[in-house]
Amino acid sequence: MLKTRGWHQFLCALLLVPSLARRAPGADKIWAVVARGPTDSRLQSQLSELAAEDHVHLSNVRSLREASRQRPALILELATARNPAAFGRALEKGVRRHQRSPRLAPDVVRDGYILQLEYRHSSVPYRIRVAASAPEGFHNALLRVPDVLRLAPRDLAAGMLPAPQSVQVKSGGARATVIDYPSFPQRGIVEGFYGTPWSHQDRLDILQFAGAHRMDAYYYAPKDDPYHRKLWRDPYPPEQMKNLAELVAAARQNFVDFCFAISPGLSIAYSSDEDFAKLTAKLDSVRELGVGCLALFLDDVPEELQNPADKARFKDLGQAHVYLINKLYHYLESHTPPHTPAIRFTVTPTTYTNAWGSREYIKELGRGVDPHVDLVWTGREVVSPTITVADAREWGKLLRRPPLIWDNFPVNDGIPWRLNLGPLVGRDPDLGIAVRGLLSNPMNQAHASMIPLETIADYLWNSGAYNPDREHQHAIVAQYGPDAPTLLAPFFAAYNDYWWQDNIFKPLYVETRKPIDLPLIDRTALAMESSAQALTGPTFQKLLPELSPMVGATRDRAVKVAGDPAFQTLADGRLQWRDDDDLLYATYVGQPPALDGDFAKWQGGPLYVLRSAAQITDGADLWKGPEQFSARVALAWDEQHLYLGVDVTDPALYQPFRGDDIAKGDTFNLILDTAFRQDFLNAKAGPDDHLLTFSPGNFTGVAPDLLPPGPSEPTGEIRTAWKRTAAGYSGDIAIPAAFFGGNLHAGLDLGLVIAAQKVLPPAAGQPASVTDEENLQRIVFSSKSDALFPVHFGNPATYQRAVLIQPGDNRP
Ligand code: LTM
Repeated sequence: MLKTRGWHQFLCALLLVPSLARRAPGADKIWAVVARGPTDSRLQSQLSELAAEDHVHLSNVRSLREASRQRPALILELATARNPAAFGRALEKGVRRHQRSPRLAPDVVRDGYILQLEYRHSSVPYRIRVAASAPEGFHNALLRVPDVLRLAPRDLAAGMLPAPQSVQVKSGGARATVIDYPSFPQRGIVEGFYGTPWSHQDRLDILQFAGAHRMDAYYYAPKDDPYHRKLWRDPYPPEQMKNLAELVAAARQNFVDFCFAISPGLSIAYSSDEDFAKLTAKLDSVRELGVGCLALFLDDVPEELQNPADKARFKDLGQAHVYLINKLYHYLESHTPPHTPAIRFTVTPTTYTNAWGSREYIKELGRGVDPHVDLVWTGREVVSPTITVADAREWGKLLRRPPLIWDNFPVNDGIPWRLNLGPLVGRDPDLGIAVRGLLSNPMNQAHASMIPLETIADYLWNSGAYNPDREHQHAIVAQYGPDAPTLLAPFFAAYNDYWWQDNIFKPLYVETRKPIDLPLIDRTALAMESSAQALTGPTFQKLLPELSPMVGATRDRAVKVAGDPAFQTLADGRLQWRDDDDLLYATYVGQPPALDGDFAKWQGGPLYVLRSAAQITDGADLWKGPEQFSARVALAWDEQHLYLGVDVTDPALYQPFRGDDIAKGDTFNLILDTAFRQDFLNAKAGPDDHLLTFSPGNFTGVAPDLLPPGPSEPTGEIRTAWKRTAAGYSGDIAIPAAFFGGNLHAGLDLGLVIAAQKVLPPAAGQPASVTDEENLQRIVFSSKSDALFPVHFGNPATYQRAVLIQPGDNRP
């Protein structure tokens, strides 16, 4: 009997095997599987599936001699390399591209394998020897078996996708060696999007997909699972706990690490022992399911400390986060429930991109957080068109460890009107050397996501050989059959581009003030409709319900936009923005009005009235009528100032806040673009865009406030005066001409939106979480009447145009 104690012994054993007897007729229905120890049950299932696909029986044997006696069609030998370090060196040696190639990380060695193929009088191997140091490596090796049986030795290198790291064909095609391991240690999916989370079945499908495509991690982090984020303190109800347990088992079966993430940052008091106990209780409940990979996601939470006890204890958010992260990591490490795997801990910091956020914060985390904790980064942008080694190394320096990439592709939660079906592009071929791994944040549509996800999986396995178009075609055909590229062509034509590009349907959803090519949109939607009708049968059963609604929604939207009074139809059928729609007018005043907060002086002139449900952009269901909340606004100008007179009906005024927090209470708001003519086709905020939040104070101790604080010279101060009225409050606002380059004159266009906000105070005894901006119960009125294209601060094309009227003219 041959014994293999290590890779070298294994190689020696290879040479000693006696030549195999010729196959007997009828015996070609057997694959003999040679394993000298017990085989992992998951591998046994994988082998059974492979055998079923090939209509053969499996025969498990202990030795090659025994195997050859059975005269099988194929001998599949599984040889465990007992010394992972030596096996790692064998992998490196087999592939080495440069003398000084970096050492392979332990996770990479775990996932790697070597296949030795022997052929006799045929292009189908009669013997496959698989060497790996862990079940994960064998799993990845077995995924290659169908290709190895399908391809002749000379076609192996070009025919396998993702391409293996190395293929060597020897002895005139009688032998071939495949040496393979991933380019990235961690390769996974983070279900981390906003909007409807995946269904339980979607997740089971995704876990199977991930395992079949060599991905090794799935992070459970759906923003809109209340128990993951808003209700993080509450335990999962039994039904959801049962589902989580099923997911954990499915992940394990597919060689995927199930990682549970929790997002407490909207309401946690970082310094509170009580909150810490709630956090660990929740994580422990999931750990008991056998989960060893845990994560704390602190993305999209307030960037400043909120809780008074935190403000007293920590100098800033960074210090609070370092404190919580380390305390939690050390807790998890030292309180491992019996039979639970070793801990792996990942954190998404609040600054997770170069695009914004505090560098001091991220450096503080880099310095303070335990080096075993992985820290997430999305690249130079939140949705990054490119991610380079240089970018990753630069961020890694701040983190003092290689970042773990959270790749916001193909996620579509911010652009729910479209799909992202193209292949992954723009990631450096050698990015794996500078990062811990890459997690893809997919679309709300799980099965449509699998097309781009397969290209991501291929990139992560062998990024050096990755070819986006080839891998994309392969994914489409592999998932939906050889006709799929043609059948699905209209969907790819519409959705093969990227979030940051000008998709054909974008003008229907994102205001740009450019003509909208409605005839082309109609033709594209029609082609998708016909394509959807042809997607019949079980193959498309799960994809079709994800694709079809996109077509219907696009068509409905096109009809609505075509009927929007903001557009006129051109002779060629395109829609053109009307310059004269939904304007605001500021009337000239000969005498500067008294800044006394008294609205009576504005009553005789033209007013903008916000008092109908159609003008509410947020919280229409909370509005009880104009007596609860409504507003009137006068707009005027002279050469020195733009003036606003404000009268707000708001008997239950709620404004206990000062400084940055005033936006959490009742406010009067302005968006102002002082260089509108230059900006409004740009759809990007410039230095001339201002988001002004005015708090009138609560007239019983909290003083009036302005956010951001009034600009200083040479721009001049914005002046305000506020007054309590019987029904709410009134006020005057004077914005100096310096804001507009010192040049207020008749005919000047401003970008302007007037808004008023009412916040419903938290009920007595409700947790502090309700005071987080995202959780506010608020009613917001806006002067912009076009509900199809709501205002976005940062996109001047969405602002209203305000015109300064000639002295002596009245508002049209
Ligand atoms: O990217 C991160 C770390 N957080 C959020 C995601 O939850 C969201 O899905 C994406 C895309 O909208 N953007 C984020 O900022």
